[in-house]
Amino acid sequence: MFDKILIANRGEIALRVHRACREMGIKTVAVHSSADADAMHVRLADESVCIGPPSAKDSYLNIPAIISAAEVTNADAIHPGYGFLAENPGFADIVEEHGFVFIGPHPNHIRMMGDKLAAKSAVKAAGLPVVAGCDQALVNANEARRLAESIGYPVLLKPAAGGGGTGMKVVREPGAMNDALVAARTEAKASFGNGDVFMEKFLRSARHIEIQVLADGQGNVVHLGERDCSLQRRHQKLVEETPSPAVNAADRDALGETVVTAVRRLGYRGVGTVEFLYADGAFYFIEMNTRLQVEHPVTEMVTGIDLVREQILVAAGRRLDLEQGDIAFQGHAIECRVNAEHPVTFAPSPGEVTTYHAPGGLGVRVDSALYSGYRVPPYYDSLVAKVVVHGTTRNECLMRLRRALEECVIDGIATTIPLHLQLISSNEFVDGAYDINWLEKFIAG
Ligand code: MV4
Repeated sequence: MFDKILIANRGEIALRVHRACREMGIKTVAVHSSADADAMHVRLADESVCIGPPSAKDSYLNIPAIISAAEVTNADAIHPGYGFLAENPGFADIVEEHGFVFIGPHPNHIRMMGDKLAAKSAVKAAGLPVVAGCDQALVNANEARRLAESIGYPVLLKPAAGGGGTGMKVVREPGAMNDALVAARTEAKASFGNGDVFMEKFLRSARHIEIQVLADGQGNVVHLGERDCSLQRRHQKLVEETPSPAVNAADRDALGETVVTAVRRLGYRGVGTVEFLYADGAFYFIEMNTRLQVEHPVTEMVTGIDLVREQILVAAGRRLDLEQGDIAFQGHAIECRVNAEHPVTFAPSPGEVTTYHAPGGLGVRVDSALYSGYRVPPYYDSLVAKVVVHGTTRNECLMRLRRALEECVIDGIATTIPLHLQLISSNEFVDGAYDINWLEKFIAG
């Protein structure tokens, strides 16, 4: 087992990884920018190294500085958290070339899943259902119109190197194809450095359902159920829950089994999330994330499994000692992402947190790096806390969530807590009757 892990991240996820390491008897190294010298992740770690100035590109994305930090502290492995370098296959390669273990999948699996066309072909061959469309980049508008005619309008143009929703274009009729294709290619080239675009049938109404998997790369794969992440604004998730109010037990088991088989066929190792759109009773693969995700705690709450611990164990070459039959799903869990943003305008709200008081009590978990007197820097993601609740039923979970959000004190900055309180009181949320388009309408209304 590793003696020391360098955590190449900041904020709540750096704490989350540190906590798993501590419980496993593994020492931790924090890295930080000059703006984060007083951050909680730096205080908790056994050692810390400043890796650069505030700008993420010069610090948390500064590969040579991170490798040097691992070398001078004699770390065995590097955990990337989520965001920053977590899905950068070049980083994973460099980590391994320098003799450290990258706590994540094989770099080639990160690379494959980062290429949306390669990912789609691979998972389709491995048995996952995909959305009707092409599995090659589009060549020209004529070909695109022929394909759209055969799958039926509306269709969606997606960047092959994309993900996260940037640069997608809905095309509703043949006359709009040429301009949409030119625009999609230009945006894809500008955003991702690769102008390749592919086409799918556009699903007008769907839910975002994702399956958590855990694999040891030795043929042992389990799934840990689904998360419903349909509540998104501009491709940023606000609330996640498990189980999904829209998926029945038979469909969950069937999808889980299909995903486990596919992940085993791919030879995948580590934690992973397979994302689907769920429309009219059918699941369609959209992407696979090759990292630990922000919303992993809801899965931990209902399964009791420490995903970071498992991730570290399989990265160290341990055989997975869980079987599917060992995994039981108990009750319901919901996560609210609390951002340092104005709850109406979503304008960022960095600054000093004068008072911080986290909610507690039965079934409440708060993952946060805040403390009273902490200054939220303006340079990074605005997530400041994840309020996660567990209950025996969804209804109990909802009552507990309201109670926990009301108990939470984050003075000095604006947060999205008031929006969460409004959201969880809406009829649609209470009834679980929402899709991926609902939240934006709710906010606008
Ligand atoms: C889609 C879609 C409808 N039809 N694909 C957005 C992010 C990227 N990961 C995939 N996305 C979508 N792909 C087809 N064929 C609608 C979306 C989408 C979406 C998906 C999940 C959660 C929120 C979303 C919000 C807008 C659009």
